[in-house]
Amino acid sequence: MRLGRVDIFRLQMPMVMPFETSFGREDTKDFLLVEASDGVTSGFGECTASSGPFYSEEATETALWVLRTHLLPRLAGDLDGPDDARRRMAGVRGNPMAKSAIETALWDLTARREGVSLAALLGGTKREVPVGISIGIQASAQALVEQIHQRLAQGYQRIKIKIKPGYDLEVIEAVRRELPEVPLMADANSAYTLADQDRLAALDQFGLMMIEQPLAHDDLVDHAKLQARLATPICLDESIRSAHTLEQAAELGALRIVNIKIGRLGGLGEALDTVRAAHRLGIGVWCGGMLESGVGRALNVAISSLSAFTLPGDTAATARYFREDIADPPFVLTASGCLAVPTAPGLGVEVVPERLARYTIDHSVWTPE
Ligand code: OSB
Ligand code: MG
Repeated sequence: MRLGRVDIFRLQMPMVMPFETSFGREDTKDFLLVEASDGVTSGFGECTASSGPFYSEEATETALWVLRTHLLPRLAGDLDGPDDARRRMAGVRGNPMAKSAIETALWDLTARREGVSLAALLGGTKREVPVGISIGIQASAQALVEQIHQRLAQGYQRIKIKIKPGYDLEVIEAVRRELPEVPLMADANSAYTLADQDRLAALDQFGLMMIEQPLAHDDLVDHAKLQARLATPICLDESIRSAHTLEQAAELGALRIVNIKIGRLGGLGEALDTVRAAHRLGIGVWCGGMLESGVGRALNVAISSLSAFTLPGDTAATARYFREDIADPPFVLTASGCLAVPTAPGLGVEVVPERLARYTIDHSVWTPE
């Protein structure tokens, strides 16, 4: 294939409710959407960086600069598909979310050209994928418990709550008092250090499925020390940047489960390598989320259709995030707590031009030369 043009849209979309974690609060989704065209067909990719460098170093504006200045120029001329793009972009260090956005657009484009769904192209075997929901920090334990009741009534198969020092043991205890059996996990987004290990070990009494990223965003060694003390499995999110880091983390004993996020890993190619490594090493696999629009959600659902994904993901239904999404059809939760895997070509969702226009605050076009 040969790229004729790449459109980069910057969007701001209101969210149904603010999402609060130990690193901040988001009520507007500020992100890039990349559309890559070969002159006949086009594909979309979403950049999962948000407005500021708080989850990781990347932000919407850094991703825009890296794409325009360093990534897209490497993709000029004959391109042998997304894997070739991945190889050509490897010389740019880091910036995984920027790389993933364009790589995803090329995967979507490739699958559309072949007339197959991305899930089918990847060898996905599920027709629907089980999902859980990630619930942000709430004003009180009571508010959290109420929110969990609502989500369970909607059909979500497991609940993830965000924790931070001072919003942890008491809150989880309150949840467990009312809902002793519900599949429950906690995500700290790096809010603790090893000095908190007694407090973290006290979480063992609550029978959590896992505790996600308790320690520093770039740490493996301390997580290994903590895992040696905990009965609860540690799941790593922020710390796992590649298949190689996953192998190192597993060798150290730093995790038992990995949260796969395609953007954090630098694209679908690296994510697939990471899933294979995890499967080989006996590490549990599930798909996380970055509050994506329909484009990124479709990508998450496609990878979740692989048989190696054995735990429910964070990829909740569209209605949990947006009143109006940019892509159709929306993802709807089934009665059994699943999302259907799209079967239409590519990502299997269509960006609606009027909606894209409504939320676009900036638009630029890259062409080779
Ligand atoms: O740590 O998994 C996380 C959202 C934004 C940034 C980081 C995280 C999250 C979530 C929400 O937990 C997942 C989702 O619903 O998309
Ligand atoms: Mg996380």
